[in-house]
Amino acid sequence: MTGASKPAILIARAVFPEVESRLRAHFEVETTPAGMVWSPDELVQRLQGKSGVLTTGGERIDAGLLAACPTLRIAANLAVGYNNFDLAAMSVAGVLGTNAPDVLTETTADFGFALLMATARRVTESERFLRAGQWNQWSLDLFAGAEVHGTTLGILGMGRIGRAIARRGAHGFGMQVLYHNRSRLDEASEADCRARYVSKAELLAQADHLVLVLPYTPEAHHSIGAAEIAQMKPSATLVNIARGGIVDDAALARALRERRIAAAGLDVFEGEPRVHPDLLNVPNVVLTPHIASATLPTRMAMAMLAADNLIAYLTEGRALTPLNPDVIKAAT
Ligand code: 8YV
Repeated sequence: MTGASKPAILIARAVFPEVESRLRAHFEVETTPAGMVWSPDELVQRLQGKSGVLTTGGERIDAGLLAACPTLRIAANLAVGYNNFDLAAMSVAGVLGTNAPDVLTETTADFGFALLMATARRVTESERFLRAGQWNQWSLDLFAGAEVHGTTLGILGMGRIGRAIARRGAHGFGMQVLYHNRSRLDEASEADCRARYVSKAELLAQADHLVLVLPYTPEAHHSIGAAEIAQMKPSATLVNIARGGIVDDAALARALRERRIAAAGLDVFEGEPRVHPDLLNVPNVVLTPHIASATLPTRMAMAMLAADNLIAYLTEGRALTPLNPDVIKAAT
C-alpha cells in the first residue's frame, strides 16, 4: 500500500509507541500529544478528512460531531464502557463503534477487590495518619475496619467484570455472593461464581460490601442515591468501579459524613476528572483516579484491540468487537 492511498486516522489520546507503530503501518496517523485532551470543537477540527478515530471514554461521539465529520467511518473506543458514544446516531450516520471488552476483565476485577479491601480495612485513611506523624499511640481499636472474609458481597450489574469479582469473593474470601442485574444469569454461570440473584432492595439490605459494576445508561443515573443508601446497613461499604453518575456523589458524601454507611471506595466520579469537593473532605472514602484497568499489560491489550478494530474495519470491512454491526452489514 502506498503512503498516498492510506486512510487517515486520529489517535485522540496519546497511546503507547507500539500501538502507534502498528497503526502507522496501515494509516496516515495524526496523534495527540501526551496529556492533551481535545475540546469537542478541536476534536471536530482534527477529524476533518479522517476515516477513523481511536477514542478513550473521554471523547464524545454524538450527532453533532458526526454531522460535522462526514468522512468518519469508525470510532474505536479504548474502553469496554461506551457511554461516550451515541450509538443510535452513529448507526444513522453509518459510523461503526467498537469497544475493548474481555482484555480488561480480570485486571479490573482485581482492582475492584483492591478497592473493596482498602475501603473495608481503612488502608488510605491509616496511611494518611501515619504520614502525618500521628502514630504516637496505639489503641486496641486503632483503625479497626470491617471484616471482609465470610461476609456478604453484593454486586450490582453482573456482566463479565461482576462475575470475576464474584468468583474472587466466593472462592478466595468465602463470601456469600448476592447480585442484582437487569437479567438473571443462567444456572451454570450462577454456580460458577456461586452467586444468588436477589432484588435490588434485598441486595441493598443484605450486602456488607456492595460493588457497582453496571454500565452507565440514562436509566442507571443515580442508581445509588440517598434513598438507596438509607436501605444499606450502617456498617456497609460501597465501591464504585463502574461509571461516574451511577452514584449521586453529593448524597454519598453526606451519608459518609453522617456515618449512614461505614465507608466508600470510588474509582469513578460524576464529571471526572473533577471530584465533588465534599468527597475530598470526608475521611472514610478511598479515592482513585479511574485506574481500575490500569496495568501496563492490560492497557496495552486494550489499546491494541482498539487499533486492531481500526485496521480490520478500514482495510477489510470487518471488526473484532463491533457495537453496532448493522453498520458493517449496511456497508457490504
Ligand atoms: C478505561 C474504563 O481505562 O474500559 C472502561 O470502560 O472505564 C477504563 O478501563 C477508561 O475509560 C479510559 O478509556
